Amino acid sequence: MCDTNLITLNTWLLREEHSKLINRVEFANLMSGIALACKITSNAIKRAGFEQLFGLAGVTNVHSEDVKKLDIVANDAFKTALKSTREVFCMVSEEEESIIPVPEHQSGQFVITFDPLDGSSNLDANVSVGSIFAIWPKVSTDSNFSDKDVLRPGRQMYAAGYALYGSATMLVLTLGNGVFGFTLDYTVGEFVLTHADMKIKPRGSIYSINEGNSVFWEKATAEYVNSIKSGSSGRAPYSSRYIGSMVSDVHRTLLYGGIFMYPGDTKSPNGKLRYLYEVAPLSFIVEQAGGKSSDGKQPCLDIVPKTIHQRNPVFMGSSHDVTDLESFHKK
Ligand code: AHM
Ligand code: MG
Repeated sequence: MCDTNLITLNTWLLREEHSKLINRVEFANLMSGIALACKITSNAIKRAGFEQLFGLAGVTNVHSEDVKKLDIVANDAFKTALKSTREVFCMVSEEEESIIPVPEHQSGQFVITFDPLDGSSNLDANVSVGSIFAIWPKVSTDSNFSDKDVLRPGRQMYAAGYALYGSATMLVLTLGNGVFGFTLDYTVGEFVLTHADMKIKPRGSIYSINEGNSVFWEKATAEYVNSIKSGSSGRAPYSSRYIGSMVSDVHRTLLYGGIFMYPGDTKSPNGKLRYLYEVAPLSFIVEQAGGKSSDGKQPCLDIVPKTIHQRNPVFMGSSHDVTDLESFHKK
């Protein structure tokens, strides 16, 4: 049977209940650019084996990481699709050193921070990767952007989301009033609402961390992980799951519960994950799903970044699990 009663991302965004956004039409237009970039990226990943798109591009980025060919494709797709909506004031991309300007004749009201292709070290092994984005109101009142448009706490976001390029392509989104998941239906070329009002369990039984770094962990992380895997917490030992692709690990945490961690350690005191386009948007989603996200001491959404590529430790997931983790940091 053919379902003709689909709720697409666009029809959902134009619903009356979203009128608290400054302008639903402008916002829906902006989101159509993001959805297009995600579809282009999804398609490029699926076609990579045929189009010689796996492997390295032969350059390094601002973080001194080897850039993959697909990192460049995704970054270009996001920048071009976002600019063409004429709704964007300026952007920050994981792949670029400085704030990305938008020509004045294309300029709009929104600031976007994004990681065009997160977890790209997994690409050549055909493991799920994702894109992450955060949408903020602009602050500058004239046509010139400045640091104050982007160096701000996550609580100031309008919206955040991610695309997961897995066995299906999904777009998960919050506008600050719950979390909604849309699955790309290739037969009609649309993101269709499939997961309404996603909620995370208050307690899970899965932990997700790169255990290969355990020799560098600080005491609180080591003691907490030991408590959940040994059963000394009074609950059955937790299972371990770690994909090494933040969108996939957080998506599983959202659906199954538990805790995802990328802590600071003696090798990398601020961890690995960047605030503006990894930690903050996924923290907003997890909080909106009823979970918690913390740097060990404070909610990640209260952090005020000092630089656009700042890294922060992060522990996110089921609220009771994150609260337990925080209690080890308070000791
Ligand atoms: P990337 O943005 O360069 O792909 O790096 C971020 C990724 C995250 O998706 C993932 O959580 C993390 O790196 C995994 O790092 P590690 O390999 O150190 O465990
Ligand atoms: Mg990333």
